[in-house]
Amino acid sequence: MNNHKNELLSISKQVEQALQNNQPVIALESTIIAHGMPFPQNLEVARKLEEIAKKNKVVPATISLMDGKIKIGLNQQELEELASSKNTRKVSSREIANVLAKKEMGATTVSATMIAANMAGIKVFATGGIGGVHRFAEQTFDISADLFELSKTPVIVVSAGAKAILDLSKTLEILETIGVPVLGFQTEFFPAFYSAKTNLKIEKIDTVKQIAKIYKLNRELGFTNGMLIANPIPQKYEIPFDEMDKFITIAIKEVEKKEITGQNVTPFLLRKMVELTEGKSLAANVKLVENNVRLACEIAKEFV
Ligand code: PSU
Ligand code: MN
Repeated sequence: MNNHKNELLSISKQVEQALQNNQPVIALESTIIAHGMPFPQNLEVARKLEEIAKKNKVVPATISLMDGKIKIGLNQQELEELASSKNTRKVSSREIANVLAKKEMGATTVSATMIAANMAGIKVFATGGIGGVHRFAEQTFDISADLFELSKTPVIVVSAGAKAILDLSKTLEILETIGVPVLGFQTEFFPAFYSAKTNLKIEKIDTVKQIAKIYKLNRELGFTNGMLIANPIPQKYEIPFDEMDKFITIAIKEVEKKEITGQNVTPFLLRKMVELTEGKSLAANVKLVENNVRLACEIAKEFV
């Protein structure tokens, strides 16, 4: 049951009904649509992700901010607006209140989507790759709010590891420090977004039943943190790590040269990767998110 209803939430009829009837629901974020992929592919992807969920008999709840409300579940027109509008704000946890107060359009990142999903009573959330510790963070201090939200908010985030543009071993170290379980779905190696694996060891988990069990035990133990499920991109769609790495190095040099900082770093890097790989990175990105939605659906069914 959805006991967390709150006047800040505007929940679509379908999502509301599903939550009331204890049917499976998954959350989807909107930054990936508004800032992570170019128009019009982003709209196609947003629609496709919802379709995949529905095909798996799970209700998708894409989350964004509009008219001073947290929208849980968007209609076609709202999805289109989000995908095509140029002045949508990128909203992480700290920007939610500000963007609501100003009634601006906001696309939620992993951190903000986790908060919204939790408020609505949604436990499972599919994304592409979470934000993390950036390369050279020892100089820039650039660490995504996604990590800290995972330590605070009890939502299961299904992700293809963390974005390869990051420093993945530092990302894993921080997750360990702040007490976030990282479970590799049928893998013992942390995936690197576009590539199915790295040599970084993580805890392997084989079934969605186990994932649900660990989540429930964690709550029973009194923890309120989330969990990261690392789901590798299917091998036939992956781009080998070494191939991506040289492009990533070029893209990061450009970030420095152009003095890009803060929230603009990740969208810039993702755009640059699409350019440097002539669209190959975008194709892989789409495939891995689809794959994450499928797994999230199976996990969500364990909670009904
Ligand atoms: N993964 C993608 N594309 C994206 C993102 C993740 O495939 O656009 C977004 C997510 O919304 C994530 C955000 O929460 O990037 C992280 O941004 P930052 O590094 O600024 O915290
Ligand atoms: Mn950052």
